[in-house]
Amino acid sequence: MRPYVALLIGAPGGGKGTIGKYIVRDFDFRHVSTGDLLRQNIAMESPAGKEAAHFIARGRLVPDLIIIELVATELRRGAQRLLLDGFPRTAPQAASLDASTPVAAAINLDIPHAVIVERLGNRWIHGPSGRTYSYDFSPPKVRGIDDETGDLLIQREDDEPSTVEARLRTYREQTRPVVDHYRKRGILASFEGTESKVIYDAVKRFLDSDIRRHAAQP
Ligand code: G5P
Ligand code: MG
Repeated sequence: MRPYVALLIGAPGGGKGTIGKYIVRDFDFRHVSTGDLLRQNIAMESPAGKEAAHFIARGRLVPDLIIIELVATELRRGAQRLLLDGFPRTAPQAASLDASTPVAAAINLDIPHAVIVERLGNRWIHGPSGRTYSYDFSPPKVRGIDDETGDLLIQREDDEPSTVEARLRTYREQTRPVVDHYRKRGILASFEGTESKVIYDAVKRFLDSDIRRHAAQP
């Protein structure tokens, strides 16, 4: 069977990680988040991580060559169903993906920016795994502690309000054209809303039918 590759795009803090987790729970996808990959590389102090760190801290995009190489490694590992979270975010990244990998669907999460700014101030993460919590929406069992490892939770350096503003600006300038690219190709599925659980009900219905459509194609 041909692999089914889906993208999760949309503004920072729009719920890509949260909805990605629901998709993995209900469908057999491998979830690859470029943000998580970069944070792992920073923690390992790899050459890519060292180069990426200061871009991330300023709310700017990491250079295309670094990201394209990281994603190429993940694509070589293969999967029958692959979910790319946060990639592509620039026109050159989209062109490089087009050249190597047929994409079945681009799932775009369209969340009001005011909601995003509030959410990111409340986000706590487990650094090594990328597990994400927030005290109002998805609290850990014990405040400040990761459910699975017992490690202390931390806040992402780039969730500081002025950096969030920079990330939203970067999104408007560099990533919106990517959304238009997939709209023109006829594979964009956009979901508007403010609550991830409600949005996910619609995403799930979409995936149920799109995966069937894909499997039925010659
Ligand atoms: P990331 O890590 O990809 P962003 O900025 O795109 O970062 P982020 O911040 O990871 O996206 P998300 O995954 O879209 O957000 O959202 P999330 O984590 O699921 O939800 C955000 C918060 O809201 C969480 O606390 C969650 O619990 C809460 N939440 C979710 N749903 C609800 C809800 O319904 N209600 C409530 N109340 N709360 C909710 O990328 C980081 C950096 O890496 C670089 C860039 O520098 C980027 O800034 N990078 C790249 N650079 C170049 N090219 C690429 N392709 C790159 N990818 C990453
Ligand atoms: Mg994320």
